[in-house]
Amino acid sequence: MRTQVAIIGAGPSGLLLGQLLSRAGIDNLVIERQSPDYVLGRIRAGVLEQVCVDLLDEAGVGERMHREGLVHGGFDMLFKGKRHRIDMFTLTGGKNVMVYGQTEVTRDLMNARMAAGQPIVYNAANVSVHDFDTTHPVVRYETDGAVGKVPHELACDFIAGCDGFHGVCRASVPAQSITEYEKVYPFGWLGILADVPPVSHELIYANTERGFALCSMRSATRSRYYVQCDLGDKVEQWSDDAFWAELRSRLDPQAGEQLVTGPSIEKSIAPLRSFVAEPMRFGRMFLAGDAAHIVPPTGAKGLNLAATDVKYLSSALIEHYREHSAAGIDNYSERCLRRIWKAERFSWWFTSLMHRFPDTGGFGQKVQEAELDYLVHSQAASRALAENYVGLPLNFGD
Ligand code: RFL
Ligand code: PHB
Repeated sequence: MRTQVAIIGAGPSGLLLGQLLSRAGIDNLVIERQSPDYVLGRIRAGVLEQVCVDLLDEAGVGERMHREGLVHGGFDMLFKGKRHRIDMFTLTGGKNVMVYGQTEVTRDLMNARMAAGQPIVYNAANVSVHDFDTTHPVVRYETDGAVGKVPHELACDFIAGCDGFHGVCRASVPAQSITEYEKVYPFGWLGILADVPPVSHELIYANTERGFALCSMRSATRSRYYVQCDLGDKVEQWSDDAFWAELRSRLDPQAGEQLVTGPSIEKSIAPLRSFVAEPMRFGRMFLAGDAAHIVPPTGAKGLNLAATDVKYLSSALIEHYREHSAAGIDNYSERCLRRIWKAERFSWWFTSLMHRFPDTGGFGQKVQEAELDYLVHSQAASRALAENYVGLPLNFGD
């Protein structure tokens, strides 16, 4: 079997890359370890930057997003029991974000791929990548046959490692060829999804003495809420009632009163981590998205960074096939990392400002509140927050 680009992972990175390459006439095969239902069952990101929205349009999958997604021009910062609005739209000269779930982005990409008759191999076992330091990389994997596992060998020009943080691609790079930077945070996020109307029409980011809380949404009738929890907490320990009580205790009195509760349809705990692997290209294998970097979700940057990696990678591969130029490929890693480290910085900063750390104490809490007070009352500081939140332009700093 042969293809031009073997894509490992059918999350948003892999599917978006496949879509952009297919539209440019570049043959590709997506190989995924899990089933489609498993991939669609993961509730993750909810906020898309304009750059990401534009890219989904370019990929021809933006129609439902524009119909069903919610355009937000601001969000609230809540501290010391009061909410303050950050007017992103005005502060950034007219930029918004789109609230549209990652599950829906993935579904739209899956449907587009199916409609175009392009294959995805789901439930692939023992996926392994080989010879990416030569001009003839190979991917091996197994699928289920009538009488046991069927081995496959896929020859390709390039391998795209879009297989997330726990994937096989980054793990296959010799240790001396890769540098990893990591910071693990001493708390997690307990998140629930519920079919109740959102407490407010925009997102609320809350700093409280009991810890961080976030009120987000998926639609006018579906809410997504998070509270900072202990790393050792288990989902089973948190009844729906306990979650709602904790969330309410972290909101201002008005929001607390307006909060509509109901049974959760999903509940999970996510650990928080900052992580970057450098470089992102190893001969003829590239890493993109969570395979190369993780941000804590506070800044809503993970999926957006994945999308911009894919933009740079698809442009580089298109340039390779159309113009026989290696410039894009050679620049890929540096170009991505420049953007990634800015988002890493922003996500780390926003996480540090909004959460209660083991050593926060009375002094730390007061300092956070002073910074928040400055942030919402200084135009310069509010603008810096808004500019980073809506996402820096693709050509920032060029
Ligand atoms: P994914 O989504 O992890 O997909 C990788 C895919 O690869 C498959 N895979 C393999 N396939 C074949 N062989 C193997 N050996 C394989 N190993 C793994 C996996 O099964 C999977 O299907 O990575 P991708 O595509 O790079 O996408 C990244 C995003 O999923 C992630 O960055 C975001 O979800 C992060 N994130 C957010 N990002 C935002 O931009 N805005 C947000 O508001 C936002 N909120 C969040 C988030 C992440 C969260 N969690 C749970 C980590 C909120 C949360 C709570
Ligand atoms: C979400 O809706 O899941 C969400 C929104 C904003 C974030 C993180 C997660 O910063």
